[in-house]
Amino acid sequence: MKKLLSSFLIILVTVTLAQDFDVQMIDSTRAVLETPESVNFDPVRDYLFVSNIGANPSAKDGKGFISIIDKKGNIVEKKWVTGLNAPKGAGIHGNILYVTDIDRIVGINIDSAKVEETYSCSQAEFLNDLAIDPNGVIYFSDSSPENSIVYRLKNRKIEKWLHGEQVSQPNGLLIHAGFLYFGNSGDQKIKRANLETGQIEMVAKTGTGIDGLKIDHQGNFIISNWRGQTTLITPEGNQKVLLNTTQEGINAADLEYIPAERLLFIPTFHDDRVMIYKINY
Ligand SMILES: [Ca+2]
Ligand SMILES: [Ca+2]
Repeated sequence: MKKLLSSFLIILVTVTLAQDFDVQMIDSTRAVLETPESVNFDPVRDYLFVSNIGANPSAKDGKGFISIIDKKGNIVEKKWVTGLNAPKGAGIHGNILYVTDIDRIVGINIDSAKVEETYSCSQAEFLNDLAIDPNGVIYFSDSSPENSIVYRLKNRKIEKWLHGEQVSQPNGLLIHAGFLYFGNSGDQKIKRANLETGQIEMVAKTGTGIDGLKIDHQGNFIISNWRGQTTLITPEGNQKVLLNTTQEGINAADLEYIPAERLLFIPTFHDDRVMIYKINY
């Protein structure tokens, strides 16, 4: 019976994750970054922006900065933009890189490397990830348990967009096909909100925190849990752990994924690097 049961389980696993996902380490930056929290690919310039917290994730100490790296892990410019507090999630619209910075959104002109726009969000406690829809509306999460809000910045005005019991320490954000997907680290679920109506629905249970939230060419989610685990979740909700460096004390913060090249960029937070992997499937 036991044997029968285990062969049944093997078949079940084979059916639900028919595809094999093999992860290969490609390279990494040198460990000279300073608490990197988020990596964001710029397809126009073909390089990546890395948000460096600098020191304390919630201190307004001016020690945060943005680095530019290339896809091979070379640091092109370590201190491209300095004087930020604790920059985290970011997104690009036009030639502006928008970054969360504790209780404000900063818009950096990518051509001049100058901060051109600042939006104060004084009630925010811990702004975290950011995503921009095709119309240029900016969404950003406040992960503090007291707030648990997804804000929206539209026509230069900030409003509380998603809050209430469905929104629980939101962190990772992703815009895809008319929806804002958000990762709740509180209830450990990926949910999505219709961009038109704001109506929220459950997408997948993760059983873990959700710092980075990306989608691949097949509709699989790729999430990181900050502690060190990176997981692929199929549209049916099945999970495959791609990487786990938790035991080594290497974090996996807000990752980037380039679907065309299947490249994964993981900022390692306290480990001060960005690791680069390729997913073969
Ligand atoms: Ca992000
Ligand atoms: Ca984050």
